[in-house]
Amino acid sequence: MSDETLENLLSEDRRFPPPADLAADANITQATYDEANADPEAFWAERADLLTWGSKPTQTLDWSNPPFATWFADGTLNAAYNACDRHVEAGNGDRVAFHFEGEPGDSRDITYAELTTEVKKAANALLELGVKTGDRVAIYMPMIPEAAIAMLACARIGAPHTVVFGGFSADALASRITDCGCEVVITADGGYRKGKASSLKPAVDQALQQCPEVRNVLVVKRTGQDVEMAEGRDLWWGDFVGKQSAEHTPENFPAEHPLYIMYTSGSTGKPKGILHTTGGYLVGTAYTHWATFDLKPETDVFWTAADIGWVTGHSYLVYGPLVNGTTSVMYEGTPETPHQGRWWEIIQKYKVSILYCAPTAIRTFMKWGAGIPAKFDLSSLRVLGSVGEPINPEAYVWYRENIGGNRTPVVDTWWQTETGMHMITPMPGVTSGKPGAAMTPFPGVSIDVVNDEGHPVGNGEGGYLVITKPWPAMLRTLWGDDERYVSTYWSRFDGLYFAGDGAKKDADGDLWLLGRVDDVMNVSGHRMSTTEIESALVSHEKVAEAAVVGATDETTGQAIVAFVILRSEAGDGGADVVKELRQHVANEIGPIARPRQIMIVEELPKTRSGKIMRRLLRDIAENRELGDVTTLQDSTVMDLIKTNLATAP
Ligand code: 6R9
Repeated sequence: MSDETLENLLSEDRRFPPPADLAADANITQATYDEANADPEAFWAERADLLTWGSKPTQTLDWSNPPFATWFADGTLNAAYNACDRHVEAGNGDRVAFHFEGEPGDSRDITYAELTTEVKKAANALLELGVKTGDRVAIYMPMIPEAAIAMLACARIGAPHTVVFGGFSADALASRITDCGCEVVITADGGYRKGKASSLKPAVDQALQQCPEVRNVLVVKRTGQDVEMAEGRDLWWGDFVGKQSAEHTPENFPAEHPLYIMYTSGSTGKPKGILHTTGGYLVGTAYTHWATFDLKPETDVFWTAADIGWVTGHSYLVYGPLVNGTTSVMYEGTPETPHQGRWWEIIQKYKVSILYCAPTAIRTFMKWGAGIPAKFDLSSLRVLGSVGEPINPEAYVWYRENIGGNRTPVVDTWWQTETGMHMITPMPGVTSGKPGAAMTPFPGVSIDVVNDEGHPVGNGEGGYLVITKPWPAMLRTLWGDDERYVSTYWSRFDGLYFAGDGAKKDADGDLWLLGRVDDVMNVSGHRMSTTEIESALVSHEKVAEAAVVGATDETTGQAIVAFVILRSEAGDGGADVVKELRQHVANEIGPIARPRQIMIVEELPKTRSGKIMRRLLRDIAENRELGDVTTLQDSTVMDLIKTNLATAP
């Protein structure tokens, strides 16, 4: 890292200690860290007691064939039983599992007893369709309770699911169905987004033209749109699941039985099928969910505002929370429908106490202005979480102040589809939070930052983030491609898991994430992170959101190009806004960081999980044809940006 980069990050000196009442009754204390540090494996072995096992494991980690790990391998269990039935058996059947809030305003509470019954019926339906243990099932759904029910029904009969995000194209769906050989697909007619019914079933029909191996499609009726039902292949969920028996005895599977496959994009074109298995994944997600959010299942109302088609939805909307017997909110739609206060209205309605969302959402709310959340009663909130990308210090402070009423700790959780569970995060009852820092490894998790040679860097230095010991919820391999698993994650540095993220240790040894390694720019020999320049831009009063890319430049190697969305209060920013912002970055970080170009735009291209697609912005910055736009949340954004820039003076 350049000295300029380090100095700027090191100058962040705001600290937010845990609130005294939270700390006094916190699930995690310093003693938890001490216990985990003394013997991480014994620590995780004990955490296995969070689950109900058919036969209790006597083994913990087996790392005799690295990088292929097993955890709790001689234990057996059923994931759906752990998420549903056991809460009913414990007398908590009346507790709400999901407060479902549909975008048009319909809502539905589902108790653990109801969820258990629905999952049993759906499991029986899959069995009637001939789905056997080990068969893969594709799920392509809007954010409705049946999406979680479908996942749990698969898990109950030992059929790994692969959830394909509902915003993905028919081609993306087809390639995933083919890659993991699914013969059954679960979908819906459509879902509600931005005040309209948007369709899903036609994309399935189109995808299946390329997937003759698919025998059956189960279709949930959500919007009532007209859909074509292929005779003999397509069945309505309401009829077919509805008529099933509500009795189903769960079978216990080995801890290493595959639970699901989730596709995520890699640096090359072909998506990677991340494989998660049952025992270690459930121990890891349930424990981190309980610890990071200081969860009190009897009283908290928890809301992960993320789609089920993203790993955050799997780990912290479905598996972690349900295994813990949590009451969660599930919201179908977009934050601005029918008005920009929708999220805050939901928090007020259900008295949400823990909110978990992405920085991109927070920056959007900043753009809309603090006046909107101020109209709602958000006093139930006690912990706020962030996930998906580095949170800029300004966004962190805004979130804490305007949503958290200056009371709530903000936990910035770093993890990946591959890690399955939180890996770096503050603990709300222990850590004095620093805005912008993910802080410390989760208890029992071993993280380091290394240089090009794989040697740990010192405090005040930056490098590559690595994980130095196996962890329970780690991916086991890439579906059908052990070789790519080894080469992608375990070959860059001997014996270390390479996460692909840049990070630094500050003077106290606390961790700051700097974005993907491929987002690190090299300008005239200075390494600079896109995140850091974005944070500098967002710290300017006129800026709501910024995305920075390194564009190839004849003179400097790479040059910094910034795309900026202004806050609504700033209007058009004034004639000199670009000059002002370039100077601001130079002041904040140093002249070397002054962007070559700043483009004022209305929107940024993002994936559904909220990640800015810098690749596309780089195409624009370098005047190239746009690459693949199929994973964009809104594919019209790029047209809008291009048109704007073409007509700009
Ligand atoms: C959970 C999730 C993983 C990548 C990861 C990193 C980025 C996620 C972050 C963060 C900084 C955080 N990332 N959380 N960067 N601070 N708190 O997002 O999984 O979709 O697989 O993305 O996201 O770059 O490598 P996934």
